[in-house]
Amino acid sequence: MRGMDLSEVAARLRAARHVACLTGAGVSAESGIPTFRDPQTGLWARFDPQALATPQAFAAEPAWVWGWYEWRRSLVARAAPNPAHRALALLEARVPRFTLITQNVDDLHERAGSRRVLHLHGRLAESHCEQCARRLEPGTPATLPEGGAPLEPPRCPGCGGRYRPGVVWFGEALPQAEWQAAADAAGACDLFLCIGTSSLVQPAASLSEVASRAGALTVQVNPASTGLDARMSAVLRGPAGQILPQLLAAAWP
Ligand code: BJW
Ligand code: ZN
Repeated sequence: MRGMDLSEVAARLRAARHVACLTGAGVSAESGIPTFRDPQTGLWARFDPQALATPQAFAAEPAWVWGWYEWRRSLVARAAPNPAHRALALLEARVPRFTLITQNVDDLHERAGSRRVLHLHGRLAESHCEQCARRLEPGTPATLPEGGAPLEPPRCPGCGGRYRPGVVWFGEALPQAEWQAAADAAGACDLFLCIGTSSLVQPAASLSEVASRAGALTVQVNPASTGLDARMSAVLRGPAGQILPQLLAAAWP
């Protein structure tokens, strides 16, 4: 723990008028969804991001990339929200203004009851045509082995283009409206929670700094240390599924 302890953060949370929260893969870890950068279980300990999460990869190996995302879709479909997702849904109902910003492409925040979620890196469930942007109606994901297997992406009935996952790959721009709303919230909130993210991917990672410069209290929730810890007002060390329910219970006993 750094700076304030949990009960001091809870007191500030109870008094806050606008809370903004940025979540990352760590928030879904306790639901059984692998993070990206965990050295043992992270997706990128086993799969090469350059070979899967870039537009170049999709252009070169569309079936491998589509199959990998179908496997991840099926993992999410079988997973359930955990106490961290539920605590954040509860928080939305407790504070006067709440902005939930996520880097996650799963829908576990929504399934826990969060009503407004800004998805900075898109959504796994929303594939669209590479050429004309027509949406693919989400169906049941294919049953594929661990890590996926080559699977041809379906073709758009309108223009014949390939469908692609509705996620933001490296080198692609974030959805403009979501990014603008997230940056506005970070600059206007009085308390900023940064939960379960390594804060290595830009521009999402810069939101903590935006909040801090605007005078917000910044709080990190993570079982491991991150490069941003030294610049946060408080660091609450532990899994989000434990820390967040404790924080809410302390703020609203
Ligand atoms: C727990 C836990 C528990 C574990 N409880 N916690 C400036 C400087 C340098 C580079 C760049 C820059 N600006 C842009 C770049 C390039 C690039 C970038 O940032 N690269 C860096 C890696 C160096 N950024 C981009 O390309 C972005 N686009 C962009 O900037 O466009 C601008 C542009 C302008 C003009 C022309 C063109 C473009 C796009 C970034 C897209 C990121 N996409 C991915 C893949 C999405 C699709 C998919 O899912 O496959 O998004 S990458 C991947 O990382 C994914 C995640 O959302 C993202 C963040 O990961 P996250 O959530 O932090 O996960 P981990 O695994 O890293 O960390 C998990 C954490 O949880 C750890 O800390 C654990 O300890 C913790 N944890 N258990 C709480 N129980
Ligand atoms: Zn099309």
